[in-house]
Amino acid sequence: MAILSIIEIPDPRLKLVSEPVAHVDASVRKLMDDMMETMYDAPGIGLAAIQVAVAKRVLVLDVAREGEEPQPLFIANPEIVWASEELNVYQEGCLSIPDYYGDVERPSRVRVRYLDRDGKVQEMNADGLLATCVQHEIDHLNGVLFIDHLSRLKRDRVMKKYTKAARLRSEA
Ligand code: GNR
Ligand code: NI
Repeated sequence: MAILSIIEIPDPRLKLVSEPVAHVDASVRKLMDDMMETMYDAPGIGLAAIQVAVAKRVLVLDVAREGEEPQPLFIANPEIVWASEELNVYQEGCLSIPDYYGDVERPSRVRVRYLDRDGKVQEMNADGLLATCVQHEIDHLNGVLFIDHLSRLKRDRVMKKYTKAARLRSEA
């Protein structure tokens, strides 16, 4: 396994719409395993392939708290087949926007159909933090970041700050 490097805004690749995988083959399984190791190392509770610069519809999740049994989920080609009308606000963060947090409103429960690490079709019901996180990751597969759900004023401020920080780093 390997720890991959995570890309950050304003990297334009974060806006790409990722491509479905044809099959969960050995190369997709290796990507999933490397992403899981990268996510645990960060640490984070979810990671989409585009965050490691791979435009495939692949994501990993583990929302178990420290000290709890790990609950790793390996997901390819996810589809939200049902979302609750009830909404929930959660303060989100993103490994591609380090040290910035903002409140996002999303359906509080979703049902997701996907291919697991063995390529088998699965469906899961998610609520709480898992529901928030899986929707955040599926957004990444569509080139959408959590700041896209905030006001334009907040989003523009964040983009400006990180764009300037990237420029200063590149000049250093
Ligand atoms: O580690 C993460 N924490 C988090 C907290 C609230 C809502 C969503 C997330 S996902 C984030 C990791 C990440 O950037 N995944 O794309
Ligand atoms: Ni994210």
